[in-house]
Amino acid sequence: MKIFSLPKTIYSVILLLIFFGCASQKSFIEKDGFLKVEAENFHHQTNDSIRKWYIIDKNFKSNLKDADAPHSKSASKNRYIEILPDTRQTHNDKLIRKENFNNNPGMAVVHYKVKISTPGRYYVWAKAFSTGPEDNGVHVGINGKWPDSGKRLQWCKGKKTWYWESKQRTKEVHCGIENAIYLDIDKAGEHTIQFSMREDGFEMDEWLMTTDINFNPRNKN
Ligand SMILES: [Ca+2]
Ligand SMILES: [Ca+2]
Repeated sequence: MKIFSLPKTIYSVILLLIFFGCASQKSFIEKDGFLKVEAENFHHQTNDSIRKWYIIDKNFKSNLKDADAPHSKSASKNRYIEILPDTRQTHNDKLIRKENFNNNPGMAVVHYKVKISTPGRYYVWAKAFSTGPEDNGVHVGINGKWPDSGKRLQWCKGKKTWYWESKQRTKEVHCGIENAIYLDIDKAGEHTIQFSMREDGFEMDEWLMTTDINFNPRNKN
């Protein structure tokens, strides 16, 4: 084949491109009922015309409105994603539904491909950095659907630091209830997990899903 007559360096570059091309398309693989993903490694993004998830690293520069300085230094792999612009930063800023707040999922959606071999109920946790009262909510869904058990993940504790949480905000309990955020997966195979904006300015470093109701990532490290 002609390709083998190319200089070695060019051949290596081609192989690297193929490797990274495949890597960016890969599915995250569940093992023993557990799967953890760097949030910035999403597959693609949709419905992002009004608000959009940006990958933040040390080189990120933008004029978009944001309440706080970047937190990439303390993030896993030094990268995370944030929904910008953040126009509702405090309770006094005007709440504009479907713009800076959306109680319903479907707006600014990042998609992740996962490969599941153990069907079952998966509890979803995410690691977020919240600095205010209006940047601490998100939704999670599966295969283009948004079950009630994936709506309104809420962070009250762990302000101004990366903090793992898995609580669902309800009318009665604003800070959220435990063990209420989960996705039911009936069949093994490839599935898509999505996260969608609830509040702009939301920052996510990693997320995980586990079949173990007692698992708590804050007990690790
Ligand atoms: Ca906000
Ligand atoms: Ca990260």
